[in-house]
Amino acid sequence: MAYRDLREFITLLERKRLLARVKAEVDPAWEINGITNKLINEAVTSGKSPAVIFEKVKGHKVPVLCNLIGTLERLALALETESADERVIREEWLKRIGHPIPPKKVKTGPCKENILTGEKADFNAIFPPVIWHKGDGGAYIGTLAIQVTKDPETGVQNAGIYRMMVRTKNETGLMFPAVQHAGQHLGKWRRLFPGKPMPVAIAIGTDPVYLLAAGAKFHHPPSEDDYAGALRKEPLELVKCETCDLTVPATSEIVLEGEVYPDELKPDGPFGEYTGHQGAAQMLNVFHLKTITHRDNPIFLGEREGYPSETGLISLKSKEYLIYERLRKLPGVIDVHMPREGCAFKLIIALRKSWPGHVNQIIQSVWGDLDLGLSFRYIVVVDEGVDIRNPAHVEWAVSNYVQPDRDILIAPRSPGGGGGLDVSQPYSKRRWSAKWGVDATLPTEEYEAEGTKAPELCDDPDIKAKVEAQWGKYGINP
Ligand SMILES: Cc1cc2nc3c(=O)[nH]c(=O)nc-3n(C[C@H](O)[C@H](O)[C@H](O)COP(=O)(O)O)c2cc1C
Ligand SMILES: [Mn+2]
Repeated sequence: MAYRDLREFITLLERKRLLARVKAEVDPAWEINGITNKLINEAVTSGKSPAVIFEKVKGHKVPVLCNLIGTLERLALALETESADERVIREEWLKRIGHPIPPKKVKTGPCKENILTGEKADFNAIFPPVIWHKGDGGAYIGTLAIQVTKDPETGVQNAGIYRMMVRTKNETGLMFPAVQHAGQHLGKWRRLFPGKPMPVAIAIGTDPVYLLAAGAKFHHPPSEDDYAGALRKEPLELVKCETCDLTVPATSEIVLEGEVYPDELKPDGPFGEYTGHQGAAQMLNVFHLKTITHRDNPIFLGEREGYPSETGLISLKSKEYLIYERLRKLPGVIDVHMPREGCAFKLIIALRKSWPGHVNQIIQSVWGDLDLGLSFRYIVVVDEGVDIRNPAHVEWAVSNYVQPDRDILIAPRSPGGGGGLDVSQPYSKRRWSAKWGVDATLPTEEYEAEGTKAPELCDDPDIKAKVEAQWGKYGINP
């Protein structure tokens, strides 16, 4: 049964002892930052770390929920998969999105319990001013906020996650770059309705699967609404906004309604980015708030960005699944993995290498993928059999098999690769990034060219399996 709302998911986490309630007063200027930093680091190193609700945020009534999807275990619980094994989650995810389920329109819902308009439509009435990273330019209410827009040509709704820094009581920044669907909607809107503002609705605190769908880069049509339905195996229930015809999940904790003028830009940031560095201040679009609707006793869901962060599961995993779906159709591709420490730049591929040049062709096909290939600045290809989820094994392959002047493929002056966030370059050079692909497969073809055979591994899979099967007999660790 799909989660009806965020609260049902919280109840489950609490029952499973995967949620902590902090009753001590915390200062939104620094304490939420520090506590969530410790928790997400624990999540990355040990895989264990609870979601947390800060019940008493200094000077504010609304509680703040963080680290919601910080671990694979909670990703699996959100998706209600049978196990938290990465491959099981991936197979289930790909199977489900093959059958999109259209949303159901409902007349009203809990998100309409309170409607704040005019002077009352004020961010300060709802949101504790959390400073997620020390150098941020202000409080961000949008870190896990879901922006809903509509394609002005096709009418298909989009949902994506985009940051929002509070500028005034009813204005935030909005980062809608042209490579993202929300940015493409804004571009079309500018052309079709010059000078007019485009409506945007923002849902905060929804059922966890809608959040995961918003973090994924799907092909349209259909909408993320339909993919969320597929992933939760039940239609999403959506209600119409008060001020426009966009629709949002009826059980959202908080909904912000407003508009954005395509050509209006104001200073925004800095903001702590997923690379782990403070991003520069920049000129961004502006969200003008018209109305807030919210549930009684709303919960504010947010996350610390930076590295590590929950983004490593919320956006990165869906990208891994979608690139796997495309690459596995190519001959020889066995498996792919995006490690969290790769910050969306790194892709590891296990390949059954079948001809000279095969590895480079696979790397080039990733870079050539218009939707998913942009970010992969660093690709490592290893042989089938290397455990690509174990960084030590991947490093073993690189250390043993790579001749750098032979096995590193460099694509100069490429799009993507972090763009404005590519901290390996000074600001003036960040328009383009060079990309590198590392062939860390055993160079069998080189041995064959000199008429010899590449050395075999000294591990014997048969002996390993036999010992494993009767391990108990030896009484070593009973
Ligand atoms: C916490 C978080 C914050 C994000 N912030 C932004 C952002 O400010 N701008 C942006 O372009 N992408 C941001 N993303 C990435 C997009 O949400 C992601 O690429 C998504 O697939 C976009 O979907 P869309 O193109 O369907 O709107 C963020 C992702 C997460 C998880
Ligand atoms: Mn989209």
